Amino acid sequence: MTTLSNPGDTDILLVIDVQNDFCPGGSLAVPDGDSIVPGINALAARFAHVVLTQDWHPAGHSSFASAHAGAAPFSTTAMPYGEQILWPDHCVIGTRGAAFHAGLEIPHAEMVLRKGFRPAIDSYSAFYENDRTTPTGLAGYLRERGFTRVFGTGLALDVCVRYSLEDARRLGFDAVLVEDLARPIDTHGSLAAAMQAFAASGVTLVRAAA
Ligand code: VGL
Ligand code: ZN
Repeated sequence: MTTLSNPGDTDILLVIDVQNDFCPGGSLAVPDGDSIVPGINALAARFAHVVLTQDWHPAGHSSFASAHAGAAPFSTTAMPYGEQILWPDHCVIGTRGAAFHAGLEIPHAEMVLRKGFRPAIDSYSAFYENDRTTPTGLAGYLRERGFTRVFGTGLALDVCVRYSLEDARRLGFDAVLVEDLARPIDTHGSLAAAMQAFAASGVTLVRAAA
C-alpha cells in the first residue's frame, strides 16, 4: 500500500463533510466518523491548498425521508433525476448538526464549498448535484487555480467522497482517496460499490499513515 508523499503546488486536499451530523451523536452518524479528525488536521497541515465541503440543506429537503409521507429513513425513492436514498434529516442550514466538527482545525483552508442547498435535488459530489449535470463550480475553480490532482478525505467514504472523486476523474483531474482518512455509511452495498467505482474510474488509493 502506498503512503502519501509530499504534496506539490498543483495538488489540493478536499475535506468532505466533516460535520457534526455525520459524527457519533449526529443524526446521520457515520460509524467512527470523528476518529479521522486528528489525522485530517495533520494531513491538511502538509498541504498548501485545502478546500472544505459542507452538506447544507434547507429544512424539509427532498432527500429527507421526513419530506415523503410514509417513507422510512434509508429507503429509496424515484426522483426525476434517478433513484435517491432517503436520509434522516441532517445538516440543516444554520443548525449545530451542519457545523463542522469542533476538532477540525484547518485555518488555511482556502474555500468552503456548500452543496445540497437546492430543495428539489440532492448533491453528493463536490462537483455535480445528483442529476450529474448541474455543476457546483468547483471544477472551474480548480482549473482556474491550476490544480491537477485532488486528494479526497472525510465523510462519507461511500457517498460524498466517492462521487466527488469519481467526478474529479470524469473531469480530467487525477484523483486519490486517502483511505485511512475516510469512513463509510455502508448502506445498500454502497461500500463495495464505491471501491469498485474507484477502480473502474482510475481513482488511486494511498494511506496518510505508514
Ligand atoms: C452525505 C448522505 C447524505 C455525505 C450527505 O456527506 O456523504 N451522505 N448527505
Ligand atoms: Zn445530505
